Amino acid sequence: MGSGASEPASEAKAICKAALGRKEGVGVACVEEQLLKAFRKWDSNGDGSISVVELGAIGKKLGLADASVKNLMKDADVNKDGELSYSEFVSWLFQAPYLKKYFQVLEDSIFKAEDEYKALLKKFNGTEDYKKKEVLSAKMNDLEVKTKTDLKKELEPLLRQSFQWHDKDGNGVLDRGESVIFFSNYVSLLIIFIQHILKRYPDPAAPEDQMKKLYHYLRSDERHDQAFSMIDVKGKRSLEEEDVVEFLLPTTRKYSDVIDALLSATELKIKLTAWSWILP
Ligand SMILES: [Ca+2]
Ligand SMILES: [Ca+2]
Ligand SMILES: [Ca+2]
Repeated sequence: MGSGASEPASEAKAICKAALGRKEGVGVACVEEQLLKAFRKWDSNGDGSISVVELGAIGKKLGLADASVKNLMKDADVNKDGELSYSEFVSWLFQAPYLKKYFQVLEDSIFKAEDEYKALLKKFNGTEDYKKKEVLSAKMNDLEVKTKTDLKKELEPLLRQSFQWHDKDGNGVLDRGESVIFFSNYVSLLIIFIQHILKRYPDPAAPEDQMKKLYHYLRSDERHDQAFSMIDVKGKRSLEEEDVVEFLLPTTRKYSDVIDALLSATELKIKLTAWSWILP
């Protein structure tokens, strides 16, 4: 995963909050419809894009400084034509800087640990010596414990920041609309994560159309609903920070339940030698 993307300003959150309004979304399509509505409203001359002037008017309404508005345009105008197209607008609102970091840390740690694991296997290759076997198994155990400890330390703050990032109205919980964006981002990044793992450790048993099926399956509202109700342990129809952290930390028992729920019914088997607790 690429790094070095500029940190989005908190103003992005203010715009997103205004765009999503108060109405609760019930699915990805509903949230997208809400965003489209906001886009049409803000595109006051109706030419299909939001100009600097139009963005300035939104900024004024939301009480943003001129410098912030300028930064927003610079940040979101990917093709640098000085206007925001609908797709630029949506992908900018859907950005998930902390979740991105979460997956990057996860990927880096897994690749590193996997390499160390394989080096250990090579070093002790085929040993029949009982004592040496014991040393190997102790070393593998240490590696797993160390990887889990490091992951928890690094990922927990990122999950908390991501939760707060997606809590667009800042009321301390993710309602349905906010959680749709959260899961949509989570799943997009999870797919990239799986792709990277498969590229590094190819699974000949997973042909391309199977991967396509997986993407389609993961993106469905049904998957989001399943993950949502699993994490919404109190049944409040909203997600709390502690629950999101607990369910998405790869070192917890609950994490594997969520991943199982997301990936179940797919035949995908990821061939990681030692880290099956990350992906089934
Ligand atoms: Ca316009
Ligand atoms: Ca543009
Ligand atoms: Ca909220």
